[in-house]
Amino acid sequence: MARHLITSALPYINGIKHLGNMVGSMLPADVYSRYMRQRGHDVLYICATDEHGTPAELAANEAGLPVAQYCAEQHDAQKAIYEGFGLSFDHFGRSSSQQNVEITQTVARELKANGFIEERAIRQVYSVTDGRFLPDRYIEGTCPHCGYERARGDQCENCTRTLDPTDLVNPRSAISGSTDLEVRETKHLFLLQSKLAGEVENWVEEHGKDWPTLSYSIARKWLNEGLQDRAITRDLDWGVPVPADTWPELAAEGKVFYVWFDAPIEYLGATKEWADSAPDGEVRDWKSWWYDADTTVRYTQFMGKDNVPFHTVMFPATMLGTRDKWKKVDYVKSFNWLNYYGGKFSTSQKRGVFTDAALELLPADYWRYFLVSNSPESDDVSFTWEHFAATVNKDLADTLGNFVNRVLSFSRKRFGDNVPAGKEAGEAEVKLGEEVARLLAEYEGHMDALQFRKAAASLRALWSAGNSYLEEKAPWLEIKTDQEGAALTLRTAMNLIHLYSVVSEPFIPASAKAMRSAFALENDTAVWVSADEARALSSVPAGTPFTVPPVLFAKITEEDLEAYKERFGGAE
Ligand code: B3M
Ligand code: ZN
Repeated sequence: MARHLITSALPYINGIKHLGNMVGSMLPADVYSRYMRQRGHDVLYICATDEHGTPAELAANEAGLPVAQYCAEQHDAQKAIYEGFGLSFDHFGRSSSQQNVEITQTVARELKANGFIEERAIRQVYSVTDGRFLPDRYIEGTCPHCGYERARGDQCENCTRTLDPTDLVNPRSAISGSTDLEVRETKHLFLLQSKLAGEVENWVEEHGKDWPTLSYSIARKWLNEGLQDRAITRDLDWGVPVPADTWPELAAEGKVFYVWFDAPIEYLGATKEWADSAPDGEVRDWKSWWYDADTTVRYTQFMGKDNVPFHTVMFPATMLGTRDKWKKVDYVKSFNWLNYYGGKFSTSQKRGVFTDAALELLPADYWRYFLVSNSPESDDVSFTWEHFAATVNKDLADTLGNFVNRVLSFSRKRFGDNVPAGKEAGEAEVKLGEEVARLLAEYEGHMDALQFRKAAASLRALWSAGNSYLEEKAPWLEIKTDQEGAALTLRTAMNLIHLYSVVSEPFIPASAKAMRSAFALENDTAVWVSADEARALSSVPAGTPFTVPPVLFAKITEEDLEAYKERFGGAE
């Protein structure tokens, strides 16, 4: 049993996230974590809120709250929503935790000791009105490339180009709107990425070849452009403080580390938070997942494509520069964008379906299944209500939900509350068993390869195999001439339902549990199905008491569809 460390990109603290944020990180990471646990692996799934940097401060200002209070409230709000989506983190931490402060400061000291951090004087934009240096994101202006008027000093959200504040046309303070800006000299710490470029390139070439093309190609692009030394401190009130024992002057000026320096280190920080919050009697060794773990732990990361450069270049450079035995990622699963009717989901522009609204509308499984089975793996995907409704109605309601309901209802009506016995398995059952075993192996292959769209297609094919068997045997007709034969058909179909309940759990955990709990089986667990069990379809023996769960999936009606488009905007 291997140990699998899984992390998903940390959602920024500011604001409830939209579905697009989840579809490329936390959700597929959860599907994979659940699957690997069910396959019997030792899995640690870690995530956290990314609480530092300008997004937090700007949002707290807007909310009129102290930033620490704002972050605490937002963390709890996001955590509750992700629980609602059934995201089974082993720990959902906070990058503002003391654990992350300590580890980030330790890493920074190691980098300095090895000559990979140095102080440099730079010229930075100072706002006379605000009485402070402005980090890049605190400067707003017109993008020189696309003319977007709310571009920020580090990146233009509209054309996604990275910028320097001095590129902006008509720059102004994003805090006060003041244009009374000066360029003054100040000192910052620089991570000497240029000195680590060769080692990072070797590491990417050694590991990146088996990543998805999207991940490797983005890493290559950044390496080809050459690694620049990068400022890793900021003039902010909120962040991991530069340790006074190592940089007294900068600490005295209140400098904090750049959010992207401490955020990936929070993967370690949150693992230590997980260990520090162990229940009495349980010992959790956080370092065994991260330190000297290259041969004992496989580490898989999940993220949207814009986060790939930080995860495949800057974070590995940081870890390499410590000359310590910190674990680096083995596999980087990245995703393209989920768009909304072709336009970008946008938290800041409130465009698209947000995670809180989604849960108010429909159960998590509807969203989980649709989003992962239409995952933007090889290209951007555009969310439309029409496609969502069609998928829910066809795959979930008709193919799976209807199969479960009519098999259990018909059997209860004709044979009572226990799984009927009937004949021994015949040719049709042997053929079905072979097909189910084949499709299960295909499903496992796609899941092992983290190919979620293909895995969903195999899962759907498993559900369809049950319907084809039912149509072929037609127990509602069979029962008129062959009671024992009809009983066999229903018992086989019930075993399929139990198999579905196990293998569907990674995608639709709540519905899977509802299916599995229909059968009163002794110490029944969601442990994975073996090929032999798939072939035999006899895990649920005759005589097992069963109940008929409520209909698993309600169809989305035309009225629903119109109402959703009205509320969230359709193809305008
Ligand atoms: N907070 C997510 C984003 O760029 C960013 C990920 C950090 S993972 C260490 O939206
Ligand atoms: Zn632009």
